[in-house]
Amino acid sequence: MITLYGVLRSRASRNVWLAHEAGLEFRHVPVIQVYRQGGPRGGPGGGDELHTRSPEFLAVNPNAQVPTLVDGDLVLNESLAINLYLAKRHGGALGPADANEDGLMTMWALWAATAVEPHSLQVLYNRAGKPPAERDEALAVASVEALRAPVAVLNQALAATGFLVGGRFTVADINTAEIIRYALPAPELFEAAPHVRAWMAACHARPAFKRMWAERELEPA
Ligand SMILES: N[C@@H](CCC(=O)N[C@@H](CS)C(=O)NCC(=O)O)C(=O)O
Repeated sequence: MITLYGVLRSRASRNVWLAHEAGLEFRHVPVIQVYRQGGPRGGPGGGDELHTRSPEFLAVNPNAQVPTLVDGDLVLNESLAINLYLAKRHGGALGPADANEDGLMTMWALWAATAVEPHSLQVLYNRAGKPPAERDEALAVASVEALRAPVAVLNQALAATGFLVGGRFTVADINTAEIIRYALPAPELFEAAPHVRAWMAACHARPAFKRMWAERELEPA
């Protein structure tokens, strides 16, 4: 049985989405971020839940971050690597059909993690995530500007088929869409990117995404 550690209000959401797409059964251990565990902001936890610095979790992932996946003898950290593995091992057509597709799926994951995620997270934190008094609108605007070129690249890549790899829905779409999602509080970023808007809408209309999102909504904010 596969075990996935990490609350859904974390990057574990992308792994649960993929697992639902693949029809995978797994044991979910909702390890919460330590800073949300009754910390200075008064997180949702009562203080007794498993968190990223609990000794039991550190024994699984000494990086003290979620998500982590355990599949038999394999222990994997890094949400995008987990999805690439799950797609290849258990995901059928979500994974690569050949080495070319494998290369492209890896490329999109690294691109999303490096060219997009540092900026899209700042959009999320400073437009929605942080309490209003702590938000930095100048940082949000700078992050939107930094994302304009990558979003244009993504828009162009989606123009032909509406998917990133192989003309079908794959792990590349899940990994990239989950990272682009963080920038949705900046709608101005997508005004000139109709293919990205249509792709995001199609991703979020998928039953597996909706199932993950409904489960996420049940978790404490
Ligand atoms: N690159 C890692 C980042 C993991 C990460 O930063 N996880 C956050 C939650 S999304 C976390 O566990 N934070 C806990 C902490 O910093 O204490 C991945 O994609 O898995």
